[in-house]
Amino acid sequence: MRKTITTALAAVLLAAVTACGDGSGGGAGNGSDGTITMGFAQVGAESGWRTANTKSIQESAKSAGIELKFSDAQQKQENQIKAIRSYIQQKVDVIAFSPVVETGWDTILLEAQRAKIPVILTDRAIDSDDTSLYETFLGSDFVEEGKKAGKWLVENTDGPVNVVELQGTTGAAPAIDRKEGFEAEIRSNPEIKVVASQTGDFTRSGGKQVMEAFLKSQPDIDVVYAHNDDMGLGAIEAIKAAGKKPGVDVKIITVDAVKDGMTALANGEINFIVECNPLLGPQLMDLAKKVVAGEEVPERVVTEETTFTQEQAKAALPDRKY
Ligand code: GYE
Repeated sequence: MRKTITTALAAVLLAAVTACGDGSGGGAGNGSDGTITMGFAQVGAESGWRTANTKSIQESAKSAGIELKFSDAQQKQENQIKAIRSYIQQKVDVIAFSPVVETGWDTILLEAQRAKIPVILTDRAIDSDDTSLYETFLGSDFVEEGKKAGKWLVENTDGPVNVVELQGTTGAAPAIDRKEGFEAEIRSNPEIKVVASQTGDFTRSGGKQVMEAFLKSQPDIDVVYAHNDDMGLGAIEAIKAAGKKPGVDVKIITVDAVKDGMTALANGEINFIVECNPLLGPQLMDLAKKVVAGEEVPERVVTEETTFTQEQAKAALPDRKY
């Protein structure tokens, strides 16, 4: 019974999974011709950040000569699990994925471990006691990003401040950690209060909808803290529709620093952006080669990031790649 279900699922997934590269290989590559095959289970296409991340992974796989099997889970954990299971069945050499939420991965990762397929976490972390389930985690320090956002607010504010927070996807590492880091910093000033906080699922439409509701339910909003640019951009639309000036009547802080976010920052509609680097492809391919070769890799690889004020965005925008 179990086998039948699994086989059916695999067939569906095989059709859904896009194979990049020349399509000649498929599985067990790192033997015969030395080509490494990577199965990558992406979160979705929810934001500008994600689009840049996907492009970086696809391009760097190509230049590293790694055959990439790529799937888009549309922000659903069950789709990612199915994709990973299909990669195990296809006997890829290495699996990489960006876990949509932190919990619920042990079973599928044990399956990969039993099949002796190494797993690399990229962008988002998982919450599991068993760190033997993956080789390494490449990505940002999201708590630090939240702290940078909170620190800017503490340093650029006086008097009472009402903040509304647009959270990322519920249960996702960047949503949990960016909230935690921000709260830790604003604690130093009791006049800063988060008066409402809700998920906008990291999307522009989600940010807009939640902001519309906040503008109706909250009489006095001074600041929006959005866990990504896209939700901040959605909030800008809602603020304008309510007859207010984003960046002036309502200050906006976001995370990511993708082109659309940076443009709004340079135009004065966003006030501060904490950078989160999506260009993880080259480092991921390096790590994959090492892991497949059985070389030691660090448990954690943290990406370097900065922050942008409106003036800094104006200067950085012409060279911004994504
Ligand atoms: O900030 C957001 C995306 O996991 C770091 O996911 C990533 C986040 C990014 O949807 O825009």
